[in-house]
Amino acid sequence: MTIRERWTRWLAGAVSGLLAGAVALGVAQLTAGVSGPLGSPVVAVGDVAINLTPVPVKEFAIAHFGSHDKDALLTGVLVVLLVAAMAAGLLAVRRTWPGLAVLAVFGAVGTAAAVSQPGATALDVLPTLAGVAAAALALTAMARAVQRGAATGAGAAAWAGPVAGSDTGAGASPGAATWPGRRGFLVAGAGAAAVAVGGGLSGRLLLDRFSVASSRAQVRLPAPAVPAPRVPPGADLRISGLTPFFTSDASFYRVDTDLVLPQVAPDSWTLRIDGMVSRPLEITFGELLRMPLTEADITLVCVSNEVGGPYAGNARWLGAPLAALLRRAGPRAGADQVLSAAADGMTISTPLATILDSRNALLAVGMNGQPLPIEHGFPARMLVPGLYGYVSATKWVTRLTVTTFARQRAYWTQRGYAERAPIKTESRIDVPRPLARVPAGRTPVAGVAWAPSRGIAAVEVSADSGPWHAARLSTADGIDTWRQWVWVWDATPGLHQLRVRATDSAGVTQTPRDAASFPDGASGWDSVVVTVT
Ligand SMILES: Nc1nc2c(c(=O)[nH]1)N[C@H]1C(S)=C(S)[C@@H](COP(=O)(O)O)O[C@H]1N2
Ligand SMILES: [Mo]
Repeated sequence: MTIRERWTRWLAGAVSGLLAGAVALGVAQLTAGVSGPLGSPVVAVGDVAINLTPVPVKEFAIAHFGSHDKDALLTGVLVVLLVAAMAAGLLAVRRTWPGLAVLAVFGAVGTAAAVSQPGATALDVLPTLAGVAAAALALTAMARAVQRGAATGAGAAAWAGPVAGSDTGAGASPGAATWPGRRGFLVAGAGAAAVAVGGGLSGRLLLDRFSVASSRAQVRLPAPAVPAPRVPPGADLRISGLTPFFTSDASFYRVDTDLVLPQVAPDSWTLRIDGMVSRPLEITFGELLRMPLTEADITLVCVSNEVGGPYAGNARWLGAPLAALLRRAGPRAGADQVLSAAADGMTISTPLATILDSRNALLAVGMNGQPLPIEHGFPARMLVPGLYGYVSATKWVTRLTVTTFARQRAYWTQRGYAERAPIKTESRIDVPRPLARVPAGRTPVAGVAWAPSRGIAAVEVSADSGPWHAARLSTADGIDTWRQWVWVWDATPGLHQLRVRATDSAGVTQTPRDAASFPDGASGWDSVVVTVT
């Protein structure tokens, strides 16, 4: 074989592999469109990767890719898959079986991943199996065509034909245009591409059937029995660039371990309360909506939020008081934990005492006047003011088990996060932005500060490690919500550093000690460096 023939065969192998990989994905997507989204192999492998991801990597992903961490992961899975498919192609154009063996390994991994997901059924193996079977057929057809070409010298030479753009049959190999191997390769390749694209697109359309968006649109929320107190005028300072008092659904941060959003239909949803209770019970969504509901403004914060980070949001929630629900079930003496479980397999442990004390712990059905958005836990989620989300804010919640910390651990506490994780008092500078150029003179420095369930009492700002200046606070809406603050700075030309610290209503000032978010939340003072011109 000449170098050019070798190169051509290499290229044909790589293309065969990539096309076979694309067929696997397209056919898997189409099958998932029939059997359900959990079986999609890329999603399944991604989900397993999330659960196996060590905590530092997960913290890194949340901090650096933000809500795009999932896209980054899916892209990573796809790249690995396509590289492996290419390797399968390169092997297969020499001998078919080794190439098929690579596909089989991927089939096994995808199948194992699919069935390991919470809520998966035997049906969820189908997308991977169908995808791999179709890919095997496509790869065999393309590889055989290449092998046929390589078997004869003339055929091998003809391989260069399409690449060199001379498929006229002229030149080194008379009759190249009718050479069966090449024609077979082109036909198989085109067929594979069509199956991949067609399967992918129709699969996507079919997958829409699994969305509960239309059932969500039909939910009518009742008026609250206990409405939230009116938001005082002055709760929002309306400064440009400053985080608004209420976070819209669309800009509310989202943190969960799910690549595919759980689709929980309200008419099949129930919440079971069991464990160390005298009267285990189960309620339906209809029963939940008929209970007296409380409306409350609560700021929710993620433990992965770094100092100055974006993973905090404030919304008006509507839900049934959790304390009343638990008391109906009757927690028995000795219990100290509520272990909540969700449709995505997540488990979250919450101190029983924080639910039973006087705070507004809710089984929420509404957010900002609408049914919960699907990504924020539709049809029902937990909220316990003052606790980080991973120990309180179970989305798509389906079960509350009253138990003890000694007996049972939850998803994140198994991974070393703290069992008790009250939200640390924090403040953040929103204006000016880091590294902003600010005109000299009087300019607002503004941001938000939070200490949910305690309340913010004071915020101070310091320029260039100078004296602390009291910021003006927005009017408090309640102890569970963040407060905006502003301090007017007389900025002089040059490079400056601004720092902020908050004090909660118990009189405790934020510690200057920097702590990472693992294991119980970041601490330290937020700062920005700006250039005044
Ligand atoms: N079912 C489920 N609930 C969950 C999670 C999850 O992964 N699955 N993540 C928790 C975490 S870590 C946080 S910070 C909050 C985030 O809620 P949000 O996405 O509505 O902002 O949800 C919590 N509830
Ligand atoms: Mo979180």
